[in-house]
Amino acid sequence: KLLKQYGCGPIPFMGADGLYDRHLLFDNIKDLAAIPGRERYEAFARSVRDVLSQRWLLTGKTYERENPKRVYYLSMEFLLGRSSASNVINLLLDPFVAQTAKQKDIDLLCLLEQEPDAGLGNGGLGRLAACFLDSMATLQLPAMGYGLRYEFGIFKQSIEDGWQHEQGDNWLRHPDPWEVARPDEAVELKLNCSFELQGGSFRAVPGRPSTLLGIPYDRPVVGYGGKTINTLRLWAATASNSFDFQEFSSGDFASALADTLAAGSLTRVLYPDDSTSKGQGLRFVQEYFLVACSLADLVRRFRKTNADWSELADKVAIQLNDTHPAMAVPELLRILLDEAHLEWDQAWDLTRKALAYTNHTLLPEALEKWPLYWFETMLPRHLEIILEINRRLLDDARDRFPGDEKRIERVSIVEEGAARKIRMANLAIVGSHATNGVAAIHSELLRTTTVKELAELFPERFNNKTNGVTPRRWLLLANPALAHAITGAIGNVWVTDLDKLNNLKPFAENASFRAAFRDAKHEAKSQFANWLKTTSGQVIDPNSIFDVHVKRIHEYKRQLLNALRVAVLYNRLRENPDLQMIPRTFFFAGKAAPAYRLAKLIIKLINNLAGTIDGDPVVRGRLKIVFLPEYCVSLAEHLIPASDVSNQISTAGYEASGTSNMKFMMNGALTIGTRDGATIEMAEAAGEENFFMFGLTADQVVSSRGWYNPYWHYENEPETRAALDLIFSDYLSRNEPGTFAPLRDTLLTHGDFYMHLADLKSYLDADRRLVELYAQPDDWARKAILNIASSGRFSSDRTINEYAIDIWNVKPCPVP
Ligand code: DL6
Repeated sequence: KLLKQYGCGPIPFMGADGLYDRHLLFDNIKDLAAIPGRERYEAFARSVRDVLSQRWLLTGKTYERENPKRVYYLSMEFLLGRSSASNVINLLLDPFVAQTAKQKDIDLLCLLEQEPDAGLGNGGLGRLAACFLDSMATLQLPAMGYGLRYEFGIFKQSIEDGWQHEQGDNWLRHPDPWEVARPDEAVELKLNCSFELQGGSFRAVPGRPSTLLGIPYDRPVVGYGGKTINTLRLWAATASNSFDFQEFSSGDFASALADTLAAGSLTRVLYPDDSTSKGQGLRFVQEYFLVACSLADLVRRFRKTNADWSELADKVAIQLNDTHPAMAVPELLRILLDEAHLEWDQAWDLTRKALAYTNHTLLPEALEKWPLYWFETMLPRHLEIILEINRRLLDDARDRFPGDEKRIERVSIVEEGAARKIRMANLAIVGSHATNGVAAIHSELLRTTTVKELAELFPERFNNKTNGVTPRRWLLLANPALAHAITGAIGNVWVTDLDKLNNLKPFAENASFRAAFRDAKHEAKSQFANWLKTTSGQVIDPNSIFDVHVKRIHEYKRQLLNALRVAVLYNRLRENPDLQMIPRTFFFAGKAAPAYRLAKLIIKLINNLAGTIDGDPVVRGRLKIVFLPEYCVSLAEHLIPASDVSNQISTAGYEASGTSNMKFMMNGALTIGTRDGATIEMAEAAGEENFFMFGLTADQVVSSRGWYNPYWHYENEPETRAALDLIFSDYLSRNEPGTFAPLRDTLLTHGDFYMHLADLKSYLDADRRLVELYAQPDDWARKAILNIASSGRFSSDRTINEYAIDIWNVKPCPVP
């Protein structure tokens, strides 16, 4: 019935001559018995793709026919992870696939592990974009994602001698069964400069116009139930004339290929998230490339079904995921002025109405500012347009706040100084109709501090959209045992209406449901322990408390604070070897930006602490640290369901939202955390009594800046001092003395900007309460169930619904 619904008629999926077998044979032309695992995975994925392909086509045709207002999500990052299992689940094919795999004696888990993660993102921002795609398709919204097809995603991390090492992530080494190249829909970009590779770096050559080609690669985005199949379109760059025959004929083989190589390197690699490294010029061009290809494509689609430009903003909503695609402001204006020949006022009105901007960080170093000079050399027309927007903006601001030149300076899109810069956040706010933050506290701080003067000019544009995550991937797929228990108790409506988890609340008082929760958690923990043993040889105790801290390594996320907590616990055991303690395993995982030295040193510290604890017979069996290398979506899918404790311990006011916090909550982990980002709203939803909150609030962080003195804590708190001395005394780095000296500098000498020491004592207090509760399994299960039951608000379906209603004015367009 299902296959029929997908238009596959009676073709068997995995039967003797079914789709899978056909792909296996005809795509490989090899003896069936000799086909390796990777090719088997490809045949499997292609069979699933066959099943959805007619529905995918029909989705596009329906949108063409109905001509609804569409939403375009522009993002430099989509951290997709693996596609196959998620597509199978969303197509509701999982029972069918499981049954056929069993019949054919295929090890499905092994097959699925063959798929590499599509790591086209650095962290939360990219993963959010992936969750949003899932929700837009599930809500049947006529939506499309636009991004770049990086040949190398986020670097692979290995740990050697405690240090992070980076390797390229060549994830497209094998053909990707989930992508469809569409060279016939390529976009041509005319540029005022050309590019060359010089000494390994990418350089713009001004005054030598060139043409770049953007080739689209489409990936299906399957909504739950398989009703809607949207598209994620990723652009790959190439030169328009891929081979200079003149140069080739004259024997200059290298030059004949030079343009192609330079153009191709534009989308070769995802730019790692670090503001300090060189080569940001490449990033600038990447951003322009994404914007120019995507706008050309969506305008072409708009023109196909709409004769009148004045309808643009009624048919098109474009969401800018952070400032990275903010060049959409001058690019859309340019199209409307130079290609559609509209007057400025109309072009400006349409641009602002079509665009909306999401801010994801308040960290000044992450708010993009591009040298004005780059615009001058590469995009002079865009600069002209930006300067005109700014002239009008400043005229307006001066009218409204006469004589307030300080304010005018802050509002301006151009930052004056020796090297003038374009403030991309100001450009995005001024050139769009809506600006949102990603959690209540973040949106409030954005409005009242970071861009205060702009918010005072345009108060109606500012709003909040608290993030969410897709329950399909993060609960249904990742945690089948818990999902089964939940469905057993309240039915399966929660899969598409997560608020229904609320119905679980009474089950917190139901002993057999508590037992079911505990069984599910134990199963996930055992499975994780087995997986870890098979993949890395490491042995962990599934009966210990799994205490987890996973995210990018950054000072504000305070992995260092967590390491200090473990150091205190370790010292307690060393001092009192007979101390009774429930065994604990502390998991850390996350990547440090390659140029972020202190973050890399924090990884080294965690690994050295792990090694010291492992080598100490006094604590063995009671305390263990595991640093899991190569944190990625797939690892998160294994680990989060198995977690008991979620650490969300950023310095208050610095984590915009967080999204792993929500995944842990949905999976029944209890949170130990600070009042930051969306964790505040999560604690409100579940009741603070079901959370372990600690530490300074964002207001207190600000107000204590003037007088905060980390030395005070060092001198007056014996446990703090002992933990720090453990690190500073080289106890953890005997063979590498002085390794951790920079940590002394940051925590003491330079004033401990992220206030680790201010929060350590209250962290330890919360930790004590948490362990006391864990000793009461029934009470623990009760709170965990209440957490799950209160996590409904943190579905990305809710978030997307809010975007659709408040910002995009886009409605579902069901596919018949
Ligand atoms: O909104 C998604 C995610 C938030 O959950 C994190 O709190 C926030 O740190 C992250 N922001 C970025 C910004 N990077 N830049 N630029 O990744 O966004």
